[in-house]
Amino acid sequence: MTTLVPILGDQLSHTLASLRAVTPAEAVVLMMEVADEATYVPHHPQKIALFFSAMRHFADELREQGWTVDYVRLDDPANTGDFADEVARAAQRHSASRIISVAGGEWRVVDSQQTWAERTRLPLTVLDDDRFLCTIEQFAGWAKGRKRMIMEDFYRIMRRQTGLLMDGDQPVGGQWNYDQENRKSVPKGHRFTPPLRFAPDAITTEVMALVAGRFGNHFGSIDGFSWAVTREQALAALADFITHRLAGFGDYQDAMVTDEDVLNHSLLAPALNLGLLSPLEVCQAAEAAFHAGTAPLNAVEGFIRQILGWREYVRGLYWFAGPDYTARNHLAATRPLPALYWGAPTDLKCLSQAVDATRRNAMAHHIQRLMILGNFAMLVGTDPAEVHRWYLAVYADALEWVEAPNVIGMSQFADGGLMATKPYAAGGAYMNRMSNHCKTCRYDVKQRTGPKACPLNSLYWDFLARHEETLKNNQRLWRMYDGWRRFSAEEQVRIREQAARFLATLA
Ligand code: FAD
Ligand code: DLZ
Repeated sequence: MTTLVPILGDQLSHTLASLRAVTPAEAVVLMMEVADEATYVPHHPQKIALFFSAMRHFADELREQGWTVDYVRLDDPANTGDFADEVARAAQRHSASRIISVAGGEWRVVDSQQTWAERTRLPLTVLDDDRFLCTIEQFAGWAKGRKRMIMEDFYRIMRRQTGLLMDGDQPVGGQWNYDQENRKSVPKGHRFTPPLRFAPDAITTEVMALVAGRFGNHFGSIDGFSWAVTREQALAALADFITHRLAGFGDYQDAMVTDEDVLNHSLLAPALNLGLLSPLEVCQAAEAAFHAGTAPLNAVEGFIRQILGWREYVRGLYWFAGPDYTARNHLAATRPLPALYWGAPTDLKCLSQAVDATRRNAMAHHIQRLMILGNFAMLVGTDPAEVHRWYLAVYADALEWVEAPNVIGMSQFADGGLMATKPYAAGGAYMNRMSNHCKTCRYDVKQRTGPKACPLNSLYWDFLARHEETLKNNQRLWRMYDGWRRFSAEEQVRIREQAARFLATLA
């Protein structure tokens, strides 16, 4: 009586529900490197290498613990490239009598799992993924009937539920949220402490060669791969962040600096999303730093809010909103994704910096993703489905459950305000306030029209004008529309012509 236990690439947790449900004596763990998963979007080579290397390390760790692991490598000539086919082949190989699996992290994979019982004619148990702090059912209970799902409301419930940064029933320090203190600009000459990185070992090196050979045509550089690929490394990266960089996390959380890829961001999202770290242990490590007096409350609360608040919230929203969420297009945007997202040259310094960081690192920090890359795609009217596929492809931490709400909801306003109360639209003034990119950009951020004018300025006003009917009653945009109406009719025409000329260059 063999139980087949398929473990997917983002389920690399030793306490996974399916591993808790069986013993090594009765089970064969199945892990599958499949071409379908590596190509359903053209993932960044570092992302594929991260998944394969972390999977191979995890399989070795399980074997050391006494588990039998059947690991199907990508270059196995018999590999069919598809989860369902591989499960069926393995069920036969091991004469399995049942299958136990943990629910996949995206609708597409859950759909595949549904077919496994019929394909193998075996009893199939799909367990809930209990590595999150809020269950899908709990989120749905909270969200049901709400017109708007305000993250802050959800976050307070999660603070009370977990006791993180709580003093009885009240938040430590008297405030729930210290965001106001987290918008500082970076002083000239400020030096950021670099994050801990990991040189590729033999397993990673082998995987990198495999990926370069098979997926070298995908956007992104494999060189410089230095991600944590084991739990041990992920714990070291966490400890390093807590000790050396957490204290400054809050202050410059929203800042963007030329040639500075990481600032004080943790770079922990890939390890969290693969299951090498648990969200609770990461939050508890940050909380302990506050109580030890090594990190201030604005940094610790800001960091915990990202994980306990945003990460849990977007996961709940993804499952609550349903499988057609990624097809939403509230602003009816149809433009193909501009070529600059795939590395075509652009004179906009903010964009070239963000795309180049993405190409080199399979990473860009939150404000680059939201206010540079997302903002530009929305202002020029890009089809949100294309934007979604790009984000899913290029970031090491991109899994649909977390990527889609951030892209479709937060950055493109394509869900019509389910997630965000207004579009995150910004012109050059925002960029100039929050970054130093404009200082070395060929465009003049102060100009709206003319050959040197920063394109973001005319695009911003053109976006508002284009969507006036849809957006004008949004209370949070009142001030922006008031600004637009204060321009003379002639200036409005000049601005829109300027935007049209720029948009024509993207075609
Ligand atoms: P830090 O800035 O150090 O933040 C700490 C942790 O908080 C992160 O590791 C992450 O786990 C969590 N977090 C922060 N913000 C969010 C958020 N908005 N939603 C969910 N978790 C959050 N995050 C992903 O994990 N995968 C994605 O595919 C992804 N796509 C995004 C797309 C867009 C358009 C935007 C605006 C945000 C996206 N995010 C995504 C959220 C966020 O940008 C990344 O989690 C973060 O940049 C990862 O870097 P870090 O680990 O250094 O994060
Ligand atoms: C992202 C990814 C990639 C590139 N490759 C694999 C793979 O070969 N095998 C695997 O099990 N998972 C992979 N993943 C993650 C999946 O696409 C998907 O996100 C998870 O299976 C969802 O639980």
